[in-house]
Amino acid sequence: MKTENLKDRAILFEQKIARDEKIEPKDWMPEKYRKTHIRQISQHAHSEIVGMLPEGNWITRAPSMRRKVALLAKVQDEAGHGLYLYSACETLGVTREELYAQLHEGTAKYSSIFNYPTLTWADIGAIGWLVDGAAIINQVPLCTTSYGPYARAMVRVCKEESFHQRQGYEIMTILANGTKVQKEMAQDALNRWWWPSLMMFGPTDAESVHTAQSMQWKLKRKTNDALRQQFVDQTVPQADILDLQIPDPALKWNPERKQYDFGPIDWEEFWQVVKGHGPCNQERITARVKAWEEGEWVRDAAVAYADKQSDATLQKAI
Ligand code: FAQ
Repeated sequence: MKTENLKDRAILFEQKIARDEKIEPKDWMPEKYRKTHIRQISQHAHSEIVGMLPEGNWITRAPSMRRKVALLAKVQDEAGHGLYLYSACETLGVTREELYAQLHEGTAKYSSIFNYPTLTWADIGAIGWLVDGAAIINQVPLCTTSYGPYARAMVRVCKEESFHQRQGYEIMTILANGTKVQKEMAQDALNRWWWPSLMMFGPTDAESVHTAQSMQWKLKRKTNDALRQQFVDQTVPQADILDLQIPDPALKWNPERKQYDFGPIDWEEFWQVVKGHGPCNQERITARVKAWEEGEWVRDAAVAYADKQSDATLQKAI
């Protein structure tokens, strides 16, 4: 492409971003914009798919038929979110096979939160309440992100996440108002999921390598720290209603800032988990690779059927 032409396109692109217009797959975009979106959208897709595993583990052990149905629906929703997101990512010129390969080889990341184990039924409540709660806070701003297919996928995802959050909070409410043992289970789950939930928002703004550029492109609408603070401010009153204690002795309302102050996050633990050394990283990837390998016959059958259909259409046309 001629330099002049390229310059014009870059100006048009910047103008569209400034006017809050969506960038669509066929529009010209800087290569770095395309690659950054492939990175974030695919990591988001992988998180949804890997995120099915800790909860899937409890489908057969849900305490009632109603709980089983709700959990099944939630896990299926997460599969759907992964599929929308992989489709959105493919519009940027990458194949699904390439994306899966990156996940299986460990070259693509997925959210740190899904590398923690689900030890009791209360963990399913805590995931819905805290993890989906954090996901909503992170993803509502993404409904207005600059890349059209990602923004549109996020609208439905957020609506479904909101149902997930409520089913989690309902589980916590029942347990917190139940027997002494049930309340202890709820408190124990909160103790184990609180800090990893804060880590979901990513490193501090000072440490985040992508935030500045992503904010400029309106891929991210709020910074990691701003979203984390919003989560704390929203969640503490919910814990108070449950009469559960947030496991942070430094947590305190700051009347001047009109926000909660909270204690230091263990960033060493966060990076260990991100680098593959969390409690369940190996187990999660092994499960995904196994599912991919065992699904080979389904993919082959689908391709064979599609080939047969197109042969038949061709025959008819002749
Ligand atoms: N885990 O410069 P930043 C869900 C990486 S979906 C692992 O701040 P960025 C639904 C980051 O990739 C949950 N890695 O990066 C559900 C980068 O590494 P790279 C997923 C993390 O992209 C609920 C490096 O650190 N949500 O929960 C994490 O600007 C219940 C530097 O970080 C999304 O993906 C982390 N927590 O900001 C399912 C939302 N944080 O790529 C089942 C969309 C950071 O250079 C059950 N994504 N890293 O190698 C985002 O908003 C952003 O990508 C952030 C990170 C905020 C996650």
